[in-house]
Amino acid sequence: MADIQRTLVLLKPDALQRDLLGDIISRFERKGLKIAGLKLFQLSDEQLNVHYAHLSEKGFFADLKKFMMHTPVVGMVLEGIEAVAEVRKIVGSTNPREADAGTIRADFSMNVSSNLVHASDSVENAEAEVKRFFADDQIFAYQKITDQYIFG
Ligand code: IDP
Ligand code: MG
Repeated sequence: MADIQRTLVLLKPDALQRDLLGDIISRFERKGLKIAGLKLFQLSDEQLNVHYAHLSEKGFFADLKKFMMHTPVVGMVLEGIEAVAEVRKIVGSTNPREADAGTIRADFSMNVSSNLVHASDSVENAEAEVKRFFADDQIFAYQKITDQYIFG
């Protein structure tokens, strides 16, 4: 049985400013990931303290939070077979200059502090992050005509 997972993606303010929202969303769509949730919203300092708690001791923490609040972000819940790892693969390494060509970060960005996308890094974190940013009634389970061709 396929391991169907949900994961959280945020399209950061640089993606919005650079008009890359459509291109980035398109890459996830083309993979066959199903959009279970999608919205534009403003991040708060409180949310970012939790979301980036693992970086709170870093010198760039304040700048990172400020950057993430420059504009609204696009939040997505993506669903698919082993979606957590697959989405991280499509997004690429944290430093865009070390990311593999063909990934979103390598193809569209150059700097670690403006690397366009957040994606959950483990199944456990994905579950917590989806809950952090999406209410139950903002997540949808539905059938697509292509499900049988994509999920097998
Ligand atoms: P990830 O986004 O690939 O999961 P994390 O280590 O969780 O990477 O870091 C979260 C975000 O913090 C990164 O995507 C990046 O925007 C920012 N960041 C990480 N390391 C640095 C750094 O050395 N300088 C500036 N920003 C950084
Ligand atoms: Mg991370």
